[in-house]
Amino acid sequence: MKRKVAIVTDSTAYIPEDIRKEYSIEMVPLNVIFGSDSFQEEIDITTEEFYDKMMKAEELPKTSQPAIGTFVSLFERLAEEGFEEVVTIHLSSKISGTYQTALTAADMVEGIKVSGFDTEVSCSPQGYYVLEAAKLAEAGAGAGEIIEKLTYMKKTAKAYFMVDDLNHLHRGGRLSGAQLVVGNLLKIKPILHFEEGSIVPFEKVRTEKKALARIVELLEQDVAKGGSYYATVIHANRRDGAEQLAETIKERFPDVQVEISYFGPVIGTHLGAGSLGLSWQKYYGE
Ligand code: MYR
Repeated sequence: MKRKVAIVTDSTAYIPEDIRKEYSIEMVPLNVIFGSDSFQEEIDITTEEFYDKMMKAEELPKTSQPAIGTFVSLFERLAEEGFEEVVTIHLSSKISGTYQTALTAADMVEGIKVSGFDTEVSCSPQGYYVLEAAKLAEAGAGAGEIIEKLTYMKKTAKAYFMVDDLNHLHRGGRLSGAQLVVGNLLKIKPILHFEEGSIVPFEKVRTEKKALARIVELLEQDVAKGGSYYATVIHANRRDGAEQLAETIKERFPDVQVEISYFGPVIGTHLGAGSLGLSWQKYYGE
């Protein structure tokens, strides 16, 4: 039976190409810009090349959302391929115009119904929604059912992260609660998280060690409520730190499935190298 619903996401879900192919996931890239050179992440530049380039660059990179035409062409192609519906799943609309651009493009294309899902987050937690959506589409679910299930999944999704240098987020204008930034927030290592799609400080912690211990404690509180959890350690060019954190979680919570993912070029531009995050989600249906 041919699938009725196509699943679209953007590059900031950082789903490796082989998995995208396996689950027939369409990906629209965001761009990272060094001076006058623009690169589509996950296509023209790898994450490794990006961090290397950023370290050597005189001027810090910038990012941009996909051009509307990219979404229009994709939705037109999906309509021609015979899909009746699309579920398009994106990084938080509070930190990028990508979601809104996808919806505007959808209005310009006839013959296919596009439903948007704003993950209110980004990176691997976004990827988790996308994979679940693809599995549901494969099993024959319609767009309405998929959106309903993703909305339900949001209830147990958590993501906390810390950056080495808060100036990157501040400079890119993606840190909400600007008044908090003034003064000494820039000198400490706050735990950050998303609140209704915006990035805000969760707690002010003086050292990275204490911040990581607190994040693990938050995971423990959720795991204690019962159910099976899936966690991802996310890192910005900091494999060793990510592996260490993943080991700690495996030892303390043997029933939690742990994976390692990465902050790719676009998100890495805003967080800076050395950032570490932990996200978790209860398995759907529990
Ligand atoms: C654009 O130019 O439209 C892209 C802007 C991306 C902003 C990214 C801000 C940091 C997001 C952190 C995600 C952490 C997920 C666990």
